[in-house]
Amino acid sequence: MSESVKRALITGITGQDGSYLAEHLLALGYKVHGIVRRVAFEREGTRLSRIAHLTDLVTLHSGSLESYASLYKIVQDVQPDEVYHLGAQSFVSYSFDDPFSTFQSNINGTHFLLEAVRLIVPQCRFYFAGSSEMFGQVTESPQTESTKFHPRSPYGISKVTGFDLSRNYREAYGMFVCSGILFNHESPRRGLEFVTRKITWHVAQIKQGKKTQLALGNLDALRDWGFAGDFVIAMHCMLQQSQPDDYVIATGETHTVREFCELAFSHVGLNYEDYVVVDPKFYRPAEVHLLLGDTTKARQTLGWKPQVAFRELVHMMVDHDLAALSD
Ligand code: NAP
Ligand code: G4F
Repeated sequence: MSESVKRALITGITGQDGSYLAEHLLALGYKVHGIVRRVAFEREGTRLSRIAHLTDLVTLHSGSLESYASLYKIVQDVQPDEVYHLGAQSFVSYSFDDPFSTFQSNINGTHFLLEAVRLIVPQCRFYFAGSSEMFGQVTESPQTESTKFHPRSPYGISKVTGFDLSRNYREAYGMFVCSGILFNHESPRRGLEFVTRKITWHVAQIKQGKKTQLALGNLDALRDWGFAGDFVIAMHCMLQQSQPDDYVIATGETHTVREFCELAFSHVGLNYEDYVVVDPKFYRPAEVHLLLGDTTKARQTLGWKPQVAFRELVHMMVDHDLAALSD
């Protein structure tokens, strides 16, 4: 292999973002390594489905965010130039059910990986997947890199701690560590538990006569929704700068869950009010009511901007789910 080929290591490569990022880095000529949980090798059909088309192109390593030893060994074997730490328990709602395991993987997992990188490849560039959930109960709108954090869930708390750990490794050890403060980003590869994909999957089922109803929680929550394929490009850009820094990545538009429903149902000629019911079981103990990102810094420094608009995103996801049902 040529000396100039860069090695990237991705945690969470089986997830939505990991799959798009792996595609992007392969297209740029990177040698891509990914960490997957051992169980993924036993259930390749489901657990590796998002990267099924890439498995011959990437090198997969079995490991877990709960195990410092496994992360240490993988970093030692791969000797990465860039680490993209995307692996996490990423479902906010579940973090209320099991905050302890969320903290274990999201906080300790991040700490383990940072420490392994510090000891083995301190010159390696490191991306931490921060989140707009860190803003939580927002103190200003739109939110920028300097907006105060007020997390409203164990997940949000875990990401604030991961962010603080990442900044501390940068400041204390001079490591090249960047955090992306990414607002919600979606795609046809989004997990079915998240509200956007839950809606588009139900729209397709309802259109085909396989379901009659969609039960949701808070329809008035406002989110700044972008396309995951656009957002992973920003992750890579951050690690190519001359100095490490943190960036808000968003679209700069916010929409309610209700608006998402309206658009998704109307795309197939249906009225959402005829199908959507509110079930309080989907309410959260504490809600994040409004998220809206200001990407001035990312636009000016990284030259990044989103390409896919809200309407296009909703249509892309509905069309995908309709096509998948017809297969
Ligand atoms: P995702 O689809 O839920 O993927 C999460 C990934 O983490 C999966 O590959 C999962 O592996 C892996 N993982 C979870 N627990 C693990 C553990 N204990 N050990 C090893 N791997 C583990 O999430 P995503 O949407 O791609 O998001 C990527 C990252 O960005 C996450 O850190 C998320 O919190 C953050 N983020 C996402 C958004 C968004 O809107 N998508 C916004 C801001 C920040 P399995 O396949 O084995 O479960
Ligand atoms: O799709 P959601 O579950 O995403 P949420 O909680 O905003 O978190 C996502 O984005 C974060 C970035 O801000 C990431 F860090 C995180 O990893 C994840 O990717 O819920 C969106 C909104 C919430 O306000 C929720 O209360 O939709 C509301 N909602 C209403 N009914 C619902 C439902 N959410 C889900 N999942 N399911 C419902 O039935």
